[in-house]
Amino acid sequence: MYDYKDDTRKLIRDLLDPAFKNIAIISHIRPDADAIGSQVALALWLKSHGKNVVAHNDDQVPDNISWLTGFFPVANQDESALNSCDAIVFVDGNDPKRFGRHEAWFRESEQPKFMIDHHPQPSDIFRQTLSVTKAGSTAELIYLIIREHDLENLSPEMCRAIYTGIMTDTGSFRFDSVGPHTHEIIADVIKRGNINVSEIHQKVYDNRTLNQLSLLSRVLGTTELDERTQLATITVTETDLAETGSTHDDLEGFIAHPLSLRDCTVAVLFSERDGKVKMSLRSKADFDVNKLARFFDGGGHQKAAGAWHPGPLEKAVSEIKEKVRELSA
Ligand SMILES: [Mn+2]
Repeated sequence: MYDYKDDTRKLIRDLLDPAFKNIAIISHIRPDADAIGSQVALALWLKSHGKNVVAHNDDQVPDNISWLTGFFPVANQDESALNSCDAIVFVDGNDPKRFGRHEAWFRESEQPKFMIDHHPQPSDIFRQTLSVTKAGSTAELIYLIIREHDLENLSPEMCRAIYTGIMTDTGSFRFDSVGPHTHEIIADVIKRGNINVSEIHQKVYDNRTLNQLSLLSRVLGTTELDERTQLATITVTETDLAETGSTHDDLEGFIAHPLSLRDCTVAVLFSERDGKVKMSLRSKADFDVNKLARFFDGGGHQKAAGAWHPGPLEKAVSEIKEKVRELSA
């Protein structure tokens, strides 16, 4: 288990400061279940302490996790709504550039800013942070905050939001970040929230459309494996999306397929998007995809990262192949 107590106590003292009556909680663009789960759980907890809370996200919450916003609404707030807040908390991201169209306002506004996250290399604009790269998810950190202060106030809704964030960010409890502490937290939220786990797994994962499976069958056909570097790639064109009636959101989870190849240690999903190429990078060994992503101005974690290439698609693929050869030489 990592060290978190000092920063957690400082953060609790700050967030519950009576001077902060109105608090905005912001989650990162193209939100995932850890972002929304963390945001919803934290919003409910702060509300239980008498705070007025607004939750902002630039983008729409994906269908398979929109039920979480039934516990606490997450909406695209305009600047005036955020401006009337006394403090701002960023979750599941550590740099204003990850939080969308209000970036400039985030940097310049006078409200104190706080951050709870598990990505490396945080920005220095925050007054206080709980920044733990060893944590498997931000939702896990939200649980630790509540446990440190008043675990008895952890509601069934907070439990569901936390469970969902931890489940998705740990690949259903299989990544390196998972330890006994993860399962202790999970056991506690299942108990306190009286959670039916298969119900949550079904809502989140068994939510595919026929269009999405048509897209998957096409995309799997593009799989290539370089036996020397153990790099596996799959590619998606705008035409693939158009002809199967799919959207970029439908690509969620596709990267797990090349990564499941026996002889693959690095996998990259290339998808054409907005005239550029989006690259999703995953690793299942020591290979550091965060390092790989940084060559292309992207970033993330050692085992999961993202970056953009100006294109075209073939050029993005060949440059990644070359960089992987270099890094594994
Ligand atoms: Mn996360």
